[in-house]
Order: sequence, then structure tokens, then C-alpha cells
Amino acid sequence: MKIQAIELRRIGVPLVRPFRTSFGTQTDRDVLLVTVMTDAGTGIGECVALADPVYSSEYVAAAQVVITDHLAPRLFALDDVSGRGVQPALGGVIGHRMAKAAVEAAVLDAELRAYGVSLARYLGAVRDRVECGVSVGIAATLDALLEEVGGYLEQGYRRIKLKIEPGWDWEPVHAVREAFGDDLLLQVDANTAYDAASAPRLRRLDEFNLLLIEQPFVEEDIAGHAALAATMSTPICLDESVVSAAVAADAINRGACSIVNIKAGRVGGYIEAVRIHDVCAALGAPVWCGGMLETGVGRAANLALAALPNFKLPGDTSASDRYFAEDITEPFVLEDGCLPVPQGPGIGVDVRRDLVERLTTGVVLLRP
Ligand code: NPG
Repeated sequence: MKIQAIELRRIGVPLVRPFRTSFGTQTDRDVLLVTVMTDAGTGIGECVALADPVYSSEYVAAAQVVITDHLAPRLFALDDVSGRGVQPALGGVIGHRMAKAAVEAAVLDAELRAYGVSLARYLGAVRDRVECGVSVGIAATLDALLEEVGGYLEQGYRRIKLKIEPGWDWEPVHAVREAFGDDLLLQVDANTAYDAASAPRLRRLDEFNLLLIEQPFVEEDIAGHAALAATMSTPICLDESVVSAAVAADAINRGACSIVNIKAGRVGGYIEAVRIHDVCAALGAPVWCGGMLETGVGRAANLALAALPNFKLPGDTSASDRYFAEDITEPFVLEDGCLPVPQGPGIGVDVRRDLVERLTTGVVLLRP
């Protein structure tokens, strides 16, 4: 396959409600859509970088520059490119995994559409629907939190993840357990907001029988997570720390985590995400699929990934209406707490061109 052009399109999509985490509040998504045009057809990928470098060092404007100046020229130089060849071809560029993942996803989509094969089948999916959880932001009050959680449970979500930070941890978890009972699948996500000094506070969460606590400490602190894990009964799950299969294996072997959140964007693409899935399976660590408030384009690909066998816990793959009034693909609708895994060629969904045009804030066409 030869790449003839790459379109970089920015769209602005309002969220149905503000999403507050320990690192800030998201009110809308500034999404970079990457479309590759090849001699075999086109493919699309979504870049998960946020507008600001608050989740990781990457941010959407920088991803656009990196693709324009460093990734696209390397791909244009290839006479024959495949999805599996993208990561090796971009190896000379350090980091920028979210930018690389978006390009890889677009190339994979083009390749698989040309073959008539679904991404799910290509990655090794073993199920046609996946169990869904929902991630609940930090609320203004405990009452507001309980109302939001109750609404999601009524819709059928199978597990709840609460965002926590110092000052919003024991109380909200206690309130949700009291209101909804001990059988609710419940977990928490700190997004690196704690340090070793706050370990006693985190240990108090052991009384709630949580599925896991996600990323309490900064991403580089593998040793700190190992020390914490040794003193808590709640399993530690890593997100931000795990940027590759090698880091996943190292973190598990050092006892820093026993569960891994996989986000293809964070790790440089779906091929590396499958490697992480495989190494975690080999080491006996279950995984689940994280989310970055993706539109239907990224969500479709995440559902394909989440259908692999070692995705043993419900993920943050929620329905379209949890995020957007109007999704840019056909909406993903919750059915009995699950979403269907798209079965069509490539990512298996198409974008609504009229809506994407309306939401567009900028578009650039790159050529060799
Ligand atoms: O449902 O896609 C989703 C969001 C899940 O909580 C979620 N993501 O750190 O994992 C995270 C978090 C997040 C991502 C928060 C992006 C804010 C922006």
C-alpha cells in the first residue's frame, strides 16, 4: 500500500457534562482525526491527545505538528506500508505515542478495509460484545455523585469507576458503597494525584473491597507503586506508567501492579496494545480497556481491542450518549450493559460527513 496523502482534521465536540479529574475539567473534546489516502483506499484514526498536556506530555496541537513534520514524511518515503509496519517505520521518532497511534490506526483501517477484514478479527477478538463500565468524574457534592452513579446503574453499566484525589476519596467511595451495596463492581482512579506520604489514606480504601485502585502515584514511580501494593489488599492497576509491553512486564514482575489498563493511544498503537495484552496474559495479570473520551471512531477500535480474551474486567468503553449529544459515527448504544464489537471491515463504522464538516475547526492536507 502506498500513502498518497494524509488529512489532518480538527473537530470540536461538546461533552454532555463536564468531566472533572484530579488534573482538570474537560468540557469539550478537541479531536484530531487522521485520514490516510492510499492506492488501496482510505482509513481513519483518532488521536486521543487532550487539548492540554495534563494527562501526559502530549497534547493535540503538538501531535498535529509531530505528524506533519516527523511522522508523515517517514510514511510518504515508504513504497509499501502496512499497519504492522508503521511502528517500526516511526521508530526514529522518540515518544509521541498518541500521535503515532493515530497514524497507525488510520493505516490499519485502510489496509483492513481493502482486505475486507474487521479490526476485531485482525487483533484476535474472541467475543462479539463487551461489558461496559463508566468513569464518573469528581462531583460538586456527594448527593450529585450519587445521583450520577444511580443514573448510570439504571442505564445498565456493569461497573463504576470513581475519580479520586486527596480530599475526595474515602467519603465518595463510602457513600457509593452505602447507597448501592457491596455487590456493585467498583474501582477508583487517582490519575497520579497521591504520593508516598498519603499511603495511609489510600490504605483506608481497603475496607471497601474495590476491584482496583488505578495509578495513585506519578507515572515514573514503579518502585513506589510496588511498595504500596505490598501493604494494600486492593489490587494496584497502572495506566499512565505503562507506555509499552516492556514496561508492563517490568511493572508486573516488580509487584507494582497486578492489573493493567490498556489504552492504544498511550502505548503507541493497537499493535503494541495487543503485545501488552499478551504479556499480561502470560504473567497472569488481567487487563481492561481504558478510554480518553473518544468519539465513535476511536471507540469502535477500542471495542475491537476489548474483545480479546485477557480483557477480563469491564472497561471505560461507555456508550456514545455518556459523552456526546451527537457522535460522529452511528451511535454506540448500551444493550444489557454491553456494547457490540463492530464486525465490518476495518474499524467497522463510518463517519457522518455532514456532522464532521459542521464540527471542523481546521483541516490540512499533507502530500509527499
Ligand atoms: O470514558 O473515555 C472515557 C474516559 C475514561 O476516566 C477516563 N479516562 O485518565 O483514564 C483517564 C481518564 C481521562 C481521560 C480523563 C481523558 C480525562 C481525559
